[in-house]
Amino acid sequence: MKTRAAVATAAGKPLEIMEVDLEGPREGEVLVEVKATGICHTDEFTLSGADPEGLFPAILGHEGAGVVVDVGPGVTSVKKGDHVIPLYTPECRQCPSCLSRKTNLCTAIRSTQGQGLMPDGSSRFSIGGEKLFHYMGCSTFSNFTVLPEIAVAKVNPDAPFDTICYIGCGVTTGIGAVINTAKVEIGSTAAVFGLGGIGLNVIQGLRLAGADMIIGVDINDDKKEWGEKFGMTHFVNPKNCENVVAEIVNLTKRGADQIGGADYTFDCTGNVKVMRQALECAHRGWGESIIIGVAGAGQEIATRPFQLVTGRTWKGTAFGGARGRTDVPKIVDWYMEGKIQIDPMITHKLSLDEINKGFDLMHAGESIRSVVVY
Ligand code: NAD
Ligand code: AHE
Ligand code: ZN
Repeated sequence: MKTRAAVATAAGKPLEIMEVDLEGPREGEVLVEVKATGICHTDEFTLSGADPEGLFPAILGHEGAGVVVDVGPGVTSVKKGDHVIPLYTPECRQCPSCLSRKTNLCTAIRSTQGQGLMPDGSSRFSIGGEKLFHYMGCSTFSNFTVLPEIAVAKVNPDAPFDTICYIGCGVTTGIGAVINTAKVEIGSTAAVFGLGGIGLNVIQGLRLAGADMIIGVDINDDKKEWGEKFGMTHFVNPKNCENVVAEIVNLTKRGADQIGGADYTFDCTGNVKVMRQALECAHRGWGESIIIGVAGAGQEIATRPFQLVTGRTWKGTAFGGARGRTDVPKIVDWYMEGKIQIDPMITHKLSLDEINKGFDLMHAGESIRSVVVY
C-alpha cells in the first residue's frame, strides 16, 4: 500500500513529506493506522545526527496512537479495530529480561530494532524500490506503520488519540521514572533538571507519589510557571545562581546535622554536565540520581568516585521502567479517570505537512509537546 510519511533523508535536514510504499504485516505483525504522534526530543536527537544508532533514510517518530487495521498470521493478542499505542520498548513476556522481573528492557527484538529493521531483518518501508529504515520499532511519522504484535499496547477505545499518543513516550517515561525506577516515597525531596516534555511528567509523578519538596531546574525562566502547574514547589535557574548544586543543597538542608541534598534527582536534559550536577546534589548517604536524558555519541559522564563512596546512587531509566503491554493501558486509564494530566502539556497540534514546525518550536523552547494529528 501507499502511505504518507515524513521521511528523514539525512542527518540535520528537515523531514520531507512523501508518499512511500508500505508492505503489509507478516507473521506476528500488525498494520496500524497512526492517528496522532508526539514529537519527542529523542526524534530531534536522532535527526540531528548525534544518535550512534541513527540511520538514514528513515521514518522517525515513536510516540503514537492509532488503530489496528490488519494483522499478520499468528497474531492473537490484538485484532482489527483495536486501539493501540506502539511500544519502542516491547514486552514479549518470554525473553530472559522479561522473565527476570528486574527490568523492562525486553530483548526479543532489540538487535533488529537498533538496525532499523523488523524482527525478520527486512524493512516494510520503501520508496521507488529503495529501502527506508524503521525507527525505534515504531516509525509513527507515517500515517500507517507495521509493528510486531509484542510492540503494541491495547488501550481503552474511548481515549482520544491526540492526547494519549504522549503516553507512548513522555508521560510514561516521566511518571515511570518516579514510580518504577526511583520508587519515590511520600514526604521525599526531589530535584528535576530540565522542565520539558519529560521533566514536567517527572514533576507530576512526584506529586502523585507524595513528594514534599519538588525543585525544578531549567535555564528557561518560562518553565517556572509550567513546573508550578504540575506540582513544582521551588524553581532554580542555573543562569541566575553561582552554583546550582550548592543552591539545591542549601534549599534541602534539614535535620539536626543540617546536611542538604535531595532524596531523588532526575536529569531530563541529556546534558552530561547536568547529569553530574544532578548526582552531586543528591543527599549524602542515600540520594539517588536517575538519568533520563539521552546524550550524544562519544559523550561520557564523570564525577569523583567519592560521590558514590559516600552513598549516592547513579541510575538510568528507559521508558520509565514501564512494561509496555501491561503498564501503558493502566496509564491511559489514569488519564481517563483524571488522575494524571496530559492536555495542558500538548501546546501545539500540527498537520503532517507542518511537522518541521514542531522541531522549530522545540528548538525555540516554545512548546512542551507538539502533536501531529493525521
Ligand atoms: P525538551 O526539549 O522538551 O526539554 C528539555 C528541557 O531541558 C528544556 O526545558 C530546556 O530548557 C532544559 N535544559 C536544557 N539545558 C539545560 C541545562 N543546562 N540545565 C537545566 N535545564 C536545561 O526535551 P524532552 O522531550 O523533555 O526530553 C528530555 C530528554 O529526555 C532528552 O534527552 C530526550 O532524548 C530524553 N528522553 C529519554 C527517554 C528515556 O526513556 N530515557 C524518553 C524520552 C526522552
Ligand atoms: N540510540 C541511542 C540510545 C537512545 C536511548 O537511550 N533511547 C531510550 C529511549 S529515548 C525515548 O525518547 C531507550 O529506550 N533506550 C534503551 C534502548 O534499548 O535503546 C544510543 O545511544 O545508541
Ligand atoms: Zn521519546
